[in-house]
Amino acid sequence: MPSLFLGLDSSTQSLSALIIDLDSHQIVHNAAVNFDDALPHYKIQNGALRTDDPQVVHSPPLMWVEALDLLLQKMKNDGAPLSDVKAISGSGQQHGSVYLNESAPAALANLVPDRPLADQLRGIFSRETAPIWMDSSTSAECEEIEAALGGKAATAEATGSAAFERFTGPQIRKFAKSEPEAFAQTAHIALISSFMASILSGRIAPIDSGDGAGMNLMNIHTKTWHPAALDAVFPTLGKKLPKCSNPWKIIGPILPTLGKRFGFAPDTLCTAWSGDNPNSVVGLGLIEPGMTAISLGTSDTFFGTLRDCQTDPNAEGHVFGSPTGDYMSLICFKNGSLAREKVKDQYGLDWDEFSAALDSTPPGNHGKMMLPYFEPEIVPRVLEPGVHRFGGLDENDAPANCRAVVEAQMMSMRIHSQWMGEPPTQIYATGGASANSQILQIMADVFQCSVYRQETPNSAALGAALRAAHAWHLHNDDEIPWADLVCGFTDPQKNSRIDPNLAAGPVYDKLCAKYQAKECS
Ligand code: ADP
Ligand code: XUL
Repeated sequence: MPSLFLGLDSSTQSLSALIIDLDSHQIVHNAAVNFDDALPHYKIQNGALRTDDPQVVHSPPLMWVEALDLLLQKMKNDGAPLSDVKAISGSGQQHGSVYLNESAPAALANLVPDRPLADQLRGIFSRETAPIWMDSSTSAECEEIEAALGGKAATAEATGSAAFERFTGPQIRKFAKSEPEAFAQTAHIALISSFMASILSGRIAPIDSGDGAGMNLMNIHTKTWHPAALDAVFPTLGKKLPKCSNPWKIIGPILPTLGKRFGFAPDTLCTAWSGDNPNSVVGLGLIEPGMTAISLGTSDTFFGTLRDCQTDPNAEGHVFGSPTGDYMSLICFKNGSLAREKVKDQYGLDWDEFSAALDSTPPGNHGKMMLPYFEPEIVPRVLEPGVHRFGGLDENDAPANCRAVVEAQMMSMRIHSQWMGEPPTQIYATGGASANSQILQIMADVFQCSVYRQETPNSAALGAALRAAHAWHLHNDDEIPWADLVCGFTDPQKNSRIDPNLAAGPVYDKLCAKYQAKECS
């Protein structure tokens, strides 16, 4: 019998799945449901409900139930080998919260196989919508929580992050304050990840320490709920939360009803789900401390595995639990591809010409620099957008401006990741702009380490499938080292290694100091 494991990824815009075969180290099935295309009756746009207030961004949790039903049905119809799957795990967009009334446990446990899941679970919500990570409407609650916990740095030290608007604790507090009656009807609060795990297992699922760290409610050191943080949100909050678990927790066999409906074997195990970022850490193969990924997407994110639990004294970055039992860091920079595109477009270039401009200018750009805040920036916190040229950078000099924007981004990542203690030993570059070798060369030069292009599509779903395999083997007293698990699945693209130009090291040491001084001024 093949050794198959299913990973699901409930992201903002879609629910996707992949099945891995651990014997051949191959992905044997891929499937996805796009919410806007398949479920337009939820009136969502890019997976979310919009109101007149741009800061409020919610999604309907019933849509995720229907998407799960649809996706598994589709996989069954397409002949996916569901009956051979040994264990299932999953990944959820982080921070979003689902509010359930007291009927939820019985409704989850008593599903019948021959009726749509959404029809059977329609009545379990005490709030019809779930705030998601894009919601930024809780600044007041963030301030209140930080004040109760002794300030920004103290909140970060206790929970892994300062209070951020999208984090679950501030979102729960806003709900409790603004809709006290609906909050009183809430018997259980789930994360999106634990909600999806609850459906599959037919019982209220635990919240794993990876996703739990994105709530401002968990003690990041002990990976258990933090009583003062719970109190800061709502005095009896602990009663509404499930247990915190480790990421390899076996919840139990799949609900027999769902086994029948979709054709899983009765002994298929459900394991705890986690957040998309923790899942991506293993889905990209970042299993050793110091291994770092930089995703050059719409925004740029810097993340990797940490040896110890150390938090950011400047409270800009996040620390989450990693699926390996270590910790992971995550820093999000808003002016990523967006800023590179702005510069490219300003000079009427295409990407090849932008790359040629990078090639035609030297590391350090003769000291010409830019603070590239085309949009308000998350790290460092800059509320008023503005592009500042300094060190002799002339706005009319197109090549120097191209280099300046990329050098600024890489230096900013180097500066704002210093709190992690250990500089990266190797960097896996992912995301749209990782196709650009010249950008990756600047990354290698600024960080003075090798950069590899990593092209794992859907690293969150792959990470989930690998976590299912890890949990199933542990459960069967057969622990597989993470290096053996990820091998073959997460190898960087062949011949993609870019080594640093060693002579650029001292150049960037000096330039980073100047850049940092300007950032602070
Ligand atoms: P998302 O965060 O939306 O998933 P992607 O990872 O798909 O984004 O990245 C998309 C971005 O990649 C585009 O906005 C574009 O700016 C950038 N990109 C694509 N090709 C190149 C290139 N050759 N050089 C630099 N940037 C590129
Ligand atoms: C991380 C974050 C996002 C979501 C996206 O803090 O908010 O990466 O997890 O799904």
